[in-house]
Amino acid sequence: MNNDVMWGKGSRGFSRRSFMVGTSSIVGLAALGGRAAIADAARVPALVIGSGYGGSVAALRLAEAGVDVHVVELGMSWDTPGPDGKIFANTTKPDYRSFWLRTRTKQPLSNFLGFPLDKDVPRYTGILDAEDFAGISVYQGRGVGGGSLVNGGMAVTPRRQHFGAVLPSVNPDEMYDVYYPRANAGLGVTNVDPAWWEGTDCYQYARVGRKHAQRSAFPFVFVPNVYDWEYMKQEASGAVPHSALAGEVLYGNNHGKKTLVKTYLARAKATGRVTISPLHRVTSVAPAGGAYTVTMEQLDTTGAVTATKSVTADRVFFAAGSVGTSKLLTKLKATGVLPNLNGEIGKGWGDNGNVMCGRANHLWDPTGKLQSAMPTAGIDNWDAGGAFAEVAPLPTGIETWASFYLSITRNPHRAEFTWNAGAGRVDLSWQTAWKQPSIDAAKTIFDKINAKEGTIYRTDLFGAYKIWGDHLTYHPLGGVVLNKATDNHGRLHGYRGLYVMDGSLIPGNASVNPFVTITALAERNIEAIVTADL
Ligand code: FAE
Repeated sequence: MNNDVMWGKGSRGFSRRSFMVGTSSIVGLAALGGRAAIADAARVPALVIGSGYGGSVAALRLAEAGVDVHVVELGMSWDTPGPDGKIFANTTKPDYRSFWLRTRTKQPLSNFLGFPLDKDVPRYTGILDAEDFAGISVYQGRGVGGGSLVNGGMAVTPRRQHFGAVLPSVNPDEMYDVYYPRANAGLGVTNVDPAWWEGTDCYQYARVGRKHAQRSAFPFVFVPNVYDWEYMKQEASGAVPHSALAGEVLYGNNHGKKTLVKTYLARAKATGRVTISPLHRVTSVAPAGGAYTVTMEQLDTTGAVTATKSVTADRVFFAAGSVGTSKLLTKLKATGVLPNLNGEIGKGWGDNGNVMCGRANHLWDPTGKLQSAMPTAGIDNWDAGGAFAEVAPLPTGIETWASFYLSITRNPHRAEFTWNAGAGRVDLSWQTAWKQPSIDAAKTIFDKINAKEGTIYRTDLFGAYKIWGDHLTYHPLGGVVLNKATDNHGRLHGYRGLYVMDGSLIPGNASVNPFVTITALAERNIEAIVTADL
């Protein structure tokens, strides 16, 4: 993999002199258009930590405003095929590329028909991190493009009447008139062709989901996605290699998904002002005479640290995701590096109420052996029962007679990140039992459907005789909540020039899948910051 990519050239605003000191060989490479990670002792006007949704929006809009931006990304740049000729591994066959620094896979669905699914893999800086805290495993994308590399592409704008609970300090008019449309356009969000959806084998599972929802009188809604539907139609007709139709999602998608690499980051690259250092982990941001010293470790693909670097940045944008940003800021406040951060740092974290379950259908009600990995639909029982259930695929390649759902629920519990000085790590106070309100909310949908259909829950997907996937979240939110730990546009209290741009700003629940809201909020905040601060 190419993990010393330098995107962009001619760095206006970059202190050329400080960059060249001690880095002449690297400057030579960069000047030739070659490959070089950020140099030790470099100085940059704007440094963005993380290349997911918040980081990509910040990088693009800063660059468009004429600011040179350096993005530091923990994961790899996923741009080079592996030995099988593909960049990403398939969901059904995880390999070394699939997990972040694990020697055994930790698949969200751990079991099937009584058999455990996990297997040993070589330790590698793979694409999906299952980050374990005491009470929950938080799944996150690792690599240039962040969560967009691994997610299901479901691009959902919350219903407007719910927005006040999602982001209480933000004016809904500006979001629904300006920033949600801007985010949807920037992400390339579109709807599946309903006529094609009705007839294609690969959405039989979703049509079965609709039938069961409607027979129990639940609202069934189509959900937009960032997948290229024309490509999927060609997959279905056999004209192009299968991608969503080959189960490519959790460990990356080789063709049709419009990840951030194809959207925001491609536009950022085209400005010529954005460079990215993959396989670099930011460990500290410390005040340095009106600017900030950013310390980072460069990793190899085994996760070993190969270099430690310190660079100076005039402005730092934290976009390491809800967990990454919260952990960094919690540590920096507790260890006295950024003591003026306020007492809200680390607070207000939620799991977006995620809980999974499967239902066993009758033998005359097959869901199909060909299932598109990109979900298109959901059951909306938010108002009556506090649950929005995504009708999710089980792309196993065989008929399972199972309907599978990821529910987003109204769960009131909020956890806190704290610094554990003895262990030298950040802990999260989430407790497994806090998933009960989510299970109760999901049951408002599935108990009723099971009663109506005469069906039962699957008990084989998350362990022996375990109905609920209540050990995980795909949607970490909060920890550095907007208008509490920051001002109402993501400026951290206590320090000029430090900003937060990612899902950590959203206080724990988005009522739907979160990346459109994260993107729209980042668009709103960076516009205000560019206008007022630069
Ligand atoms: P994120 O995209 O996580 O980006 C943060 C980046 O920072 C990552 O690339 C990290 O590697 C990097 N980073 C972390 N720590 C450091 C550090 N110390 N130094 C340098 N870099 C660092 O954050 N959401 C939807 O709306 N629809 C879906 O269909 C959907 N499906 C999902 C499926 C899965 C399996 C998963 C895991 C998530 C899914 N999500 C979905 C959630 C969505 O991907 C997530 O909310 C966003 O990616 C969060 O965006 P952020 O910008 O906050």
